[in-house]
Amino acid sequence: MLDGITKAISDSFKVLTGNARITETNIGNAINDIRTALIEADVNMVVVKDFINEITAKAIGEQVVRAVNPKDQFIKIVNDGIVDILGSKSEALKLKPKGTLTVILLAGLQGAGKTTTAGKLARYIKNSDNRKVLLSACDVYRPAAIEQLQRVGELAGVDVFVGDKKDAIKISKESYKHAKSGNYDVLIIDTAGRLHVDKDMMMEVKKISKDLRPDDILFVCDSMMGQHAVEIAKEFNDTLEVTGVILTKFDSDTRGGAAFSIKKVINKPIKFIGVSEKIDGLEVFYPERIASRILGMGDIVSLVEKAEQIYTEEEAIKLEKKMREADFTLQDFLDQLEQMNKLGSMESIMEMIPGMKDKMANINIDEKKINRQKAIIQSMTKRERNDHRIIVGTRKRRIAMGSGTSILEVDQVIKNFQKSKQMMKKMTKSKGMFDGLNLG
Ligand SMILES: Nc1nc2c(ncn2[C@@H]2O[C@H](COP(=O)(O)OP(=O)(O)O)[C@@H](O)[C@H]2O)c(=O)[nH]1
Ligand SMILES: [Mg+2]
Repeated sequence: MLDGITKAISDSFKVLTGNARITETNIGNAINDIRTALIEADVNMVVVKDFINEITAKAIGEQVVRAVNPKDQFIKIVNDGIVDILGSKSEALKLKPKGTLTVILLAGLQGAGKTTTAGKLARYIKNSDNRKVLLSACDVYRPAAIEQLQRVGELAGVDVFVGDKKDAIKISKESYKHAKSGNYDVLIIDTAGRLHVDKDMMMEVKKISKDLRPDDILFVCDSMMGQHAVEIAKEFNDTLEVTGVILTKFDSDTRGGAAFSIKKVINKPIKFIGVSEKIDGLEVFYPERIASRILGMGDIVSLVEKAEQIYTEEEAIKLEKKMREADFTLQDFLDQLEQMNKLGSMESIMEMIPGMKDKMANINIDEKKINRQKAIIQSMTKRERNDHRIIVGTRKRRIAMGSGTSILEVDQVIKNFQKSKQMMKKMTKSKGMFDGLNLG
């Protein structure tokens, strides 16, 4: 996601490396690069202009000149600018207290991801707050739309109201009644979309909205659309008074146009992003985290949150100490590989570690390879795991045989281990993954 912008912006920071002081000229170059990157990502021109003006004004202000580390300060300014574009803070759904029916309406073009998102949202609300959710099938035009909603409802483990399969306005009202009488907490309305904004469609969804007075009216937007999405968002917003946006397909290689433009232009918060086709592929939108990922400065917060689920603080302290003292053995390396697997895909972890994103550009992480590495270490004796230096000659051959690999691969694991040992030592000295863990 947003790879173009990410690369261009981190390249623009590189220009600044090595300068003890940042001059207006080299900030100027960096700013030009950022401008070009945003335009190439199809960000709305007005948004680009405002953004550039803002960071320029801040960057050449007194603040930076006096700063201890001008480069960091500049990165911070760009970061804050991006956070501001994306929406400053995350905004939750407007859920009423349990026991009172909350209505959520989803609107947007066909193919934007409404039906998929309806299921994801139902699951999210049900899981996070144990609320009783009902989905309402108000797309009666597209063949199989109702079955699709039934399928996602089943995946989410929530009920789906189908009605007469003909009259969307009638179905919406009946589903509302059904939700009331059935003691549901949340009703989510899936509506129809067209390939373009269309009067009839707008009138229909407007009528549903007027009848049901939803607490949240969410514009579902395909983030691959670029700034063209903004025009559509405007129309929906004018007609429906949208309360928020869900950007779908954030996992695809979206250039970023929609993400960067929408909040500024319609002034409505992005509430969620869709990150896969699957039922659990929905994430709360945190502007700071996305900004942090875009800048390649690492999303420490997410990483720490994930890491905390697995490491106890005590384990973390032990590991951190080991890394610092270079007392890190192959056994620890194996534990690390296993933790990595638990934490999720390696790539997403690496992306969150400051400075890793750049280094990762040409590296392909292969989980199969990780498993082979694990097998190799598992074939080592305890003594060997504690001291890799004794692994020579026949030991190597035995390990290769035991793990069904080759001596070459055993060598490679040891090399990798040594490399990661060095890397970890460096990481704990500077800003590393354990910084935020409060190791006291
Ligand atoms: N990769 C990815 N695909 C998505 C996402 N959300 C929806 N899709 C896909 O987009 C297509 C259209 O989705 P659908 O929910 O039918 O759109 P609707 O016409 O607005 O109801 C389907 O193939 C979905 O699987 C997402 O967040 N990521
Ligand atoms: Mg649909």
